Amino acid sequence: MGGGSHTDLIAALVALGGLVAFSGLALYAIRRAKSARRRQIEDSATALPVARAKRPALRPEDVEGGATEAEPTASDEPLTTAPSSEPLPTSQPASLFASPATVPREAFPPRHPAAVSPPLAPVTPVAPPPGRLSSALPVEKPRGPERPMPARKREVAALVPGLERTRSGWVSRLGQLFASKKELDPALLEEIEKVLLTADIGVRTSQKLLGELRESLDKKAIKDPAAVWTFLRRRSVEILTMDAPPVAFATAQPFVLLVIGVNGSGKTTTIGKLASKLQSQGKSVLLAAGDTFRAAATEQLEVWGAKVGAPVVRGKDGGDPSSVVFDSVKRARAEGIDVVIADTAGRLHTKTNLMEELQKVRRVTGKALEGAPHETWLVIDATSGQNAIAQAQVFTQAMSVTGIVLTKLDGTAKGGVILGIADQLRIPVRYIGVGERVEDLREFEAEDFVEALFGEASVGERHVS
Ligand SMILES: Nc1nc2c(ncn2[C@@H]2O[C@H](COP(=O)(O)OP(=O)(O)OP(=O)(O)O)[C@@H](O)[C@H]2O)c(=O)[nH]1
Ligand SMILES: [Mg+2]
Repeated sequence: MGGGSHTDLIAALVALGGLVAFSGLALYAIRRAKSARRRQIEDSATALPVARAKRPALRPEDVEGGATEAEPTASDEPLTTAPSSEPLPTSQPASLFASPATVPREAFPPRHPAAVSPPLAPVTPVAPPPGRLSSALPVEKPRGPERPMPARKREVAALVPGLERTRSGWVSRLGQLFASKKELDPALLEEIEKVLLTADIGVRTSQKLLGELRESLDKKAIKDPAAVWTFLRRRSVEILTMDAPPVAFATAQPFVLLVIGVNGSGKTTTIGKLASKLQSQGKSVLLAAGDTFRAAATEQLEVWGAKVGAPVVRGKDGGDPSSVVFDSVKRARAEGIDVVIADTAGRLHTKTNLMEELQKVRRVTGKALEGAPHETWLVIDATSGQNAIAQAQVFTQAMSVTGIVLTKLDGTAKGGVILGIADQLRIPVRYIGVGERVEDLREFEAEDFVEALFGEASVGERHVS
């Protein structure tokens, strides 16, 4: 038993020793682990670029053809070496930092909070491989269906509301005729004649168009109603198209524009709108208040002058309009103003003294500046329909009219008068008025006008153009 207890004692001592040794080892292991962890934490705080270098990045071998040798690596260029004036976002992968020689500074997003996590896309051109250049660089894609409406279509679309009354009047009636008839027969021709004669185009121009139509039918050049519609559209464009160069405002200093027309036709309003347009194009404008006849006419022009920032030269009420225009041209010459627009009185054209007065204005303007007025525009109110053609004839006999402005097309179904005026006077229509806003004075373009007038919407379901 004594031997057994001795053996037990030895076994207990061995076990205790083993326990102590194990505890020591365990303690040592824990300490090692702790210090390793501490070092790891310290390392991760000081050697961030190295850690970041492990993030997915463009490497030479990733890129077909390889990167340039000058391309710095992450370890070559730690975060602290990034230009201090514009630090790169901290989440930017270090390996994507390229030297200024290979990546333009603009390739990086600007400094703002959203730049904390910049998309990688801007850095893509770090080293575009020659073979993949076209796909690596931004390429202007061919424009798809989202392409903005071409300028011409926009012009036409803008005109349509202003011509709505004329469109829904005789143009629509014509359209319905063609939509309901499949065959071209004498009855259809008679119907067309009726519509044209009531369309304010004027008897002369309507008869001319019908004569041409019959001739084309006889020659079998026109075979169906759709071809008649096409014919009328084409002839309208031809009638409205004049061989006139655009108004060359820059050819004289000042360029003098005389505006004439019966009272209420829209002269003063047109002058104000035009002055606004010219000023917005960078031309300086002076307005001459040549209507000394009508009470408040000058004030009306002054309101426009103040609105668009153009000086207004005025005379005495009831005074001589030619002296106002003379003074205006002299002042514009002295002050280097680009354009003078002269308003005039609009007493009824049947009173011969108005025509004499206008002729005097023209002569005196020429004395203030040789060659002036450079243009004389007749403003015609479209709502007066065929009367407008008669008015225009009286004015053009007395004055050398170089352009027509047809106003108030938005307020009438008599827009066809434009065809009669253009056909009989052969004077270019320069502007049309389709409303009271400045932008409603629109430069006249024959094709756009006809498109807006005869567009598909007028002819119902059937596509005949
Ligand atoms: N709806 C519409 N109204 C217009 C247009 N052009 C002018 N007007 C209006 O027509 C009216 C007469 O215009 P004015 O510019 O005073 O006409 P005016 O020829 O100078 O008239 P007088 O000075 O009396 O000879 C005004 O109420 C204008 O606002 C247009 O294109 N559309
Ligand atoms: Mg006026």
